This record gives sequence, C-alpha cells and structure tokens, in this order.
Amino acid sequence: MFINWATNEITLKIVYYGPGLSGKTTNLEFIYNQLDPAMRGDLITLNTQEDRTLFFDFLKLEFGSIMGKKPRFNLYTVPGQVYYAKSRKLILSGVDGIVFVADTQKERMGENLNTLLDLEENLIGMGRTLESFPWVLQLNKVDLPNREHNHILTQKLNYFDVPQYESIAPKGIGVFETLKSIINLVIANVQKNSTQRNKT
Ligand SMILES: Nc1nc2c(ncn2[C@@H]2O[C@H](COP(=O)(O)OP(=O)(O)OP(=O)(O)O)[C@@H](O)[C@H]2O)c(=O)[nH]1
Ligand SMILES: [Mg+2]
Repeated sequence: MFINWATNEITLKIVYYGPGLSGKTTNLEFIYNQLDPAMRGDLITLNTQEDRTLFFDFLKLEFGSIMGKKPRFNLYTVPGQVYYAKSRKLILSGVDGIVFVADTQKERMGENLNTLLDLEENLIGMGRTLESFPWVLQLNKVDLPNREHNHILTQKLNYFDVPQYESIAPKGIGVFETLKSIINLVIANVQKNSTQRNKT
C-alpha cells in the first residue's frame, strides 16, 4: 500500500498468482477490454514469443473512494513457469491482495499445489502467511473436459476457506466476481488496519 498525502491517493497492489497457463494474463486482458478507458490505464505485458508471461503484466485501475481517498489498484500477474521463481518473489513485494488462479484440469493439480506452496514460502519470507493474508481462489478453465471435482479442489487448495470462484477467463465468466471480491477484501483490510492504528 502506498498513500500519497499530497494528491490524496491510495495505491493498492493486487497480484494474480498461479501455475503456468492457468489463465492469469487472460484475466487481465478481459478486465482491460471490458473497462471504460477512463477507469483504467494501458495493459502492459512482457511476453515470450509463445505468449507466456516473461516478467509480469500490469494494469492500473482507478475508481471509488476509500477513507476519503481515491484508490488506485495496480494489478500484476506473475510468470507461472517454474523457473521464474525470482521474478515471482520480486513482483510480490508490497502486495496487498492475491488472486490465486488455479487450473481445474485434473492433470494440473500437482502444479497448483506446487505454486501454492511457492506462494506460501514467498509470503513467509515477507513475514506473512497465507492464513493471515487477504487472498481469493479462482478455479479457472471449468469449461475443459478433464475437470477435477469441486470438493477435491476445495479440500486441497482452499483449506483456509477463502472466497472461491469458478471461472472461464476468456469468456469473462467469474472474472469480475473474482476482482470485486479481492478488492473488497483488500479495502476491508486497509480499513481494519487503520482502525487498529488509530486505537493505539
Ligand atoms: N478453455 C479455456 N482456456 C483458457 C481459460 N483461461 C485461459 N485459457 C487459455 O489458456 C492459455 C494460457 O492462458 P494465460 O492467461 O496466458 O496463462 P498464464 O497463467 O498467464 O500463463 P503464464 O504467463 O505462463 O504464467 C491461453 O491460451 C488462454 O486462452 C479457460 O477458462 N478456459
Ligand atoms: Mg501470463
């Protein structure tokens, strides 16, 4: 979180995290294409030739008001491929909320679990934990045939009982529900922390 007292702006950082090809970039593309240009900046993507995220994607949104300030949401995706671990760690720095984009195909469960563990390790490195951090789970690619059962996905990935949404990112199904949910969690968290600060 970054507060600019001069301009009365508060900047909040939301990171889309998840294994390679789970649909993180597709979420940002859909949000970018749907939103009024007055509410968003350009979508900045750094891709390989195969359209895999090389470093990150970035999209800036501006709307509403919180505690009398104008919030800006900086949305990032991490590169999901295993060997970009250092980039993922770097992109997480200063994060306020996380969307974990899981791939619901049965054969991708191992990758989902590895990446959730990678996220937990990075959070612990920042003095945080998945249990205490604002995050939501997006179960993406539910249109594909080899889909894992919901109760198994929930049991293996959502042991902290965070809000979870099914999605088909290229069609936009579940994309804005997920975004609204993480924005609400992040705002609630900022307000809670500022109330606690004011009490002490
Ligand atoms: N059928 C289907 N395809 C999807 C869905 N979401 C994403 N895709 C496709 O999956 C591929 C990978 O999506 P990306 O959004 O690039 O994945 P990513 O998570 O950003 O991958 P990395 O950048 O490598 O980490 C693309 O071809 C998308 O069109 C979905 O819900 N259903
Ligand atoms: Mg990507």
